[in-house]
This record gives sequence, structure tokens and C-alpha cells, in this order.
Amino acid sequence: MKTTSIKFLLSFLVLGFFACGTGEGDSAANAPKQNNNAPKANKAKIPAPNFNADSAYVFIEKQVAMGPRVPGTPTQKVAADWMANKLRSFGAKVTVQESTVTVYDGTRVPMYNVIGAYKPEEKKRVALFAHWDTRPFADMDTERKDEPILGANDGGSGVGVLLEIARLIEKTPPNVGVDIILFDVEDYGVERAETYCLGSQYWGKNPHVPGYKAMYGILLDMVGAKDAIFHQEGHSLAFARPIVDKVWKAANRAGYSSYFPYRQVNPITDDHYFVNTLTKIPTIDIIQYDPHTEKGFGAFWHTHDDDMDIISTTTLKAVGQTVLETIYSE
Ligand code: AHN
Ligand code: ZN
Repeated sequence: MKTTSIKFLLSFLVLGFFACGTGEGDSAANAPKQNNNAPKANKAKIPAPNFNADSAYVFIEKQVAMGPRVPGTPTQKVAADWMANKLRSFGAKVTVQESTVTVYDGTRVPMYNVIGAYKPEEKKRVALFAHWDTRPFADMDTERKDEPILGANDGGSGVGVLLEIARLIEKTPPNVGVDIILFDVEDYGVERAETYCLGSQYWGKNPHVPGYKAMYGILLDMVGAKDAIFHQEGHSLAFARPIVDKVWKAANRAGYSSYFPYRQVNPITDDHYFVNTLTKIPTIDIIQYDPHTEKGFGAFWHTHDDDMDIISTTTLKAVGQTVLETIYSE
């Protein structure tokens, strides 16, 4: 009985002390002040480096110069090795995830997902995705429909932007860990959605690090064409609306809001769909898609026009600087 009442009295006194102890004059005033406007992390904010769009452009040129990067052709391995070496040269810890996947017609092809990790021990991470393979046919063209495309934009552009980001991360590391994840065998599909994105489906089921987690993911797909616009895509909004908000705000701060209008478009089956459903990492897709055009994806899409002539350093800059602004504000 006695101890209970003493405990009660003690807790009353303790509560009372904290309830009143908010004045400037009390002993807690010597402790560092909390700034409620500071970013959640108590690390100092590092300004985003300057994205060099000419450098990204050259990374795209290098890929296109290899010819089509089609799964099952000799160029596939050449391109995978080139990307792995590039990431290594920019200080990333590189993993090449190698397997074999079965495409729509039953053909088995090799698959190389190329992954570069920065600060691999850091728990707070951001995953940046792109596909690097190119389509084995030009089914949207009027001629040479059975020949592979060069894929400067569809394949090349996302890799070009992410390699430039890797180059900058080595020089100015952000607070968070970053993984650059380049998926193979995205564009070997026909009609059915599951015939696309075979590299990301493999990675989602077999992450390169067991139990891999990131705070969020950003997929870049067709991010280099002249006059591209990036709308808020349906799956991104359904699975990762706060990340869409975060990235669109970053675009605004970086001065590229005209490339990122606040307009929603229907869901698109892309690598982010499989990342979201298989790993639960909230992941958005920055993808050129305009429902008011004939194809939605630009006129070059899945044709032989997808070459260096349609690539714009202005578009690359808008996307690259926006992604950097997002990462460096963590
Ligand atoms: C489909 O065409 C089903 N999805 C678009 C994904 C894609 C193809 N991205 C680039 N090429
Ligand atoms: Zn494609």
C-alpha cells in the first residue's frame, strides 16, 4: 500500500516537472535546440551537384555505337561488361546478376542485371532503376519491322542518366545509400504484360542482396527525347503517391516543373510494376507518355527512328537534375 502511493507520488512529480519544464530559463536550456523545420535526418543537407547532360549524352552515344543491345546476341555481354566497368570506375560496389530467362516464344536467353551500390552498409537507401536492353524488333515501324532497334531513348537514355548520376555520387556522396539497378530483358515482350520486364521480375524474386530494402525507388524509362513530358503515371500513384509528390516537388525546386506537370495518366506496365508488387519498395516511373499523341510514347517508339537524332540534352538535364535534387534533399 505504502510503496504504491510513493510510486504514484513520484510519477506525479516527474510528470509535473516535464509538463512545466518548457521555459527558456530552466536547466534544459543548455541542451541544443531542436529545429522543427530541419529535414527528418539530423545530417546536414548537401546541395545537389550539377547534372552534366553532355556527359549523359556521351554515355548514350557509347551504348548506341555498340548497336542494338538485344538479349541472346554477342552485344548483350559487351554492353553488360561496359556498364559494370563504368559503375566500377565511378566507385560503386558492382554486382552482375546473371541468369537465363524464357521469352514470349519459348526462347531461352541470358540475362544480366547490372547493379552498382553506394554506401552498401547504409540502411537509408534509394534505388534508381532503368532497363538497358533494346527491343529485338521494330514492330511499330512501317519497314524492317523484324530488325532490332538502336534504342537510344528506349534503353539508352535511362542508363545514360544513371551513369552520370553515378559519376557525380562518387565525387559528392549524398547522405543516403544509393543503388543503381540496370535491368536486362525488359523489352522482349509482346501483348501480354508478363512477357515484358523479365529482368525486373527475376530481380524482384531474387534480389541481389537477400531481403533487400530501400526507402523508395525511381525508374527512368525513355527520359531523353526532345520535347518529352513526364506525367504522373497510374501505377506510380497507386503504389507510391508520396514519392510522386516528392519527385514532382524536387522538379519544381530544380526549375523543371514544365517537364513534370501535375497531370495523371493511366497505368503503364513497366519494371516499377514488378518492383512494387514483388518487393513492396514504393517505386515510381518517370516515363514519357502523353495520351494526346497517337502512340502515347513518342513517335519514335519501337521504330528505327529511336536513334541519337531524337535525344535532347535539355530533356536529359531536366530528368537528371530532378533525380539528383530528390536524392540530395534526403
Ligand atoms: C508495354 O508496352 C506493355 N509497356 C511499356 C514498357 C516499355 C516498353 N518501356 C519501354 N519499352
Ligand atoms: Zn520499349
